[in-house]
Amino acid sequence: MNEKHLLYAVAGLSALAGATACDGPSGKNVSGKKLNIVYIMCDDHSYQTISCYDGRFIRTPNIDRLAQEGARFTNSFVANSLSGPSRACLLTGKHSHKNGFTNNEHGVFDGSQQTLPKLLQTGGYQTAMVGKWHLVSEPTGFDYWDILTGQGDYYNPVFIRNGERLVREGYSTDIVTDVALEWLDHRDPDKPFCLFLHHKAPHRSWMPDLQDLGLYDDVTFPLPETFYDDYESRKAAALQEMSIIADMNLIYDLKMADHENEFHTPDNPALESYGRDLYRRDLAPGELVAGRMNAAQQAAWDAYYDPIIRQFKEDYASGKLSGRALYEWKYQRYMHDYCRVIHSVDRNVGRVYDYLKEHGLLENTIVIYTSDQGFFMGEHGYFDKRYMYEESFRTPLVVRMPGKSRKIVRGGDIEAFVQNIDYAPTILEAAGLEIPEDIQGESFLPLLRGRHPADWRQSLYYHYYEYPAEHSVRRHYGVRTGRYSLMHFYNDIDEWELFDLQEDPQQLHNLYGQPGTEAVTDSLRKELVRLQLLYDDPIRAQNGF
Ligand code: SGN
Ligand code: CA
Repeated sequence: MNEKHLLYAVAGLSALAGATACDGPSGKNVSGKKLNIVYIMCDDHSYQTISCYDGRFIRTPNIDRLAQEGARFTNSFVANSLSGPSRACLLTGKHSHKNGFTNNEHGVFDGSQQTLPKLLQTGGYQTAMVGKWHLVSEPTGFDYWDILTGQGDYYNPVFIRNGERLVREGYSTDIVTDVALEWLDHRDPDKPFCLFLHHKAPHRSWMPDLQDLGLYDDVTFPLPETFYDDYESRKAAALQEMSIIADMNLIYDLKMADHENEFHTPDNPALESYGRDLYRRDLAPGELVAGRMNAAQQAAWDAYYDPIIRQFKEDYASGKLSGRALYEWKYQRYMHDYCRVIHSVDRNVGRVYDYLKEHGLLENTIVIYTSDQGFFMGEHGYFDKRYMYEESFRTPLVVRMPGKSRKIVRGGDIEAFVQNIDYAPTILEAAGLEIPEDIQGESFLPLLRGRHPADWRQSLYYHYYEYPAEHSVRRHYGVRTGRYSLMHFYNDIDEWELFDLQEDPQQLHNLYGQPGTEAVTDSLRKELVRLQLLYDDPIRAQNGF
């Protein structure tokens, strides 16, 4: 136990001494009631845009409050930075090669396997899944499921509710929250519950709620230092199609279509026609059409965007917006919409908190807030995720523990390495249920209770598979320790990258093969092999090193 943890343990003991009752056994609160779990997960929410992680961009008071009343994990990671795979890790507590869902393109989740919700159900829990599911097969193990189809739409989205299709009018983040709270209203109050509340937001194409249009209009967001990264020494970093400059679409992503959808960029007409196809503005006014705005929504939308579009076209035609001016305009446009979408997420996190408080549930419910992965906010010039680079490998994680146990949780930071394969065992332990042997993650409940197991993991394993595919990020796997990250990009390339995160946190200098790095490379490769054996990843045998 290091000095800091000793301090926390002492703080925990004194909090205990001051309390009238002590923390109950796992899975129960002081009054002997089973703990409930509310697991809120966004899609593509960067830690950079949560103010308790990073104060540069926006304020997120409701997410921050969960951290202030609980804990903020400062080293939280995913196993495979992509939606479907992350969701499969959550459900199984296993790496992608074990749960079978390695990529979005071809993945169909095998719902017949052991999963967290099924284990919870067997243990007497009511389970619900509301919002983005993205695993293709029908959900299993849920008493109630009410999921967005595919990626889901921001406006008037289609849901499948226990097998039945329906369109709900309104804005996705609000509706998903409404449905989740309605389910809480109708649950059996005598049984504990685990609610998975999964937003589509802030996934591409970052469409804000109408009430948030105009928010941050007067803000100029700081350009990341690595926005104009030239990828020197990193071939695999250059080989992608997720550059704000080159790949972000003016119409689809940045909403610069006029009413005739006639805007063209002479340098990339193909990209713009793709954008036009995706940007769904061909409405049937008055009718409720899934994924499209109704007439009133469209009018409010146009009232905000039309002047921006006019100005943009003028500045583009006059040459005022070209080169770096255009690139930085794109960055600002992207950030404005993305941050507005987050504002609505944060407001809805507040609604969940208020509901739990008003219904006396806050003191008996663990509230988790996280994302399916991190996201690039212009670092290395990127949007999207997928890479094992820090911005997408990491994911935000804050956890508010309930009641008396909250008091013995040291408010503040937990620095230990956690990964999304840990959610299932953590939730099982919190529910007082057994953690099956074959689960690969570790319960981080002890960390939340102010303890730090001596044998806690010191390194993380990562494996990304989706290539060839959209954004063209090459397949890779790697290991990360407290100081270094080593990755191997394979398939149609064979490139290694090594970063010293202490000296080079922005990961600009690939040290692989540099004189003087032999010993550290060797020990990292050994650790990588150890993890591939531990997690039983067949790639090791295939790559034969
Ligand atoms: C969509 C997006 C991509 C994104 C993937 C995966 N394109 O295909 O930009 O990387 O989802 O995202 S879009 O044109 O359809 O918006 S994930 O979070 O679901 O894995
Ligand atoms: Ca995602």
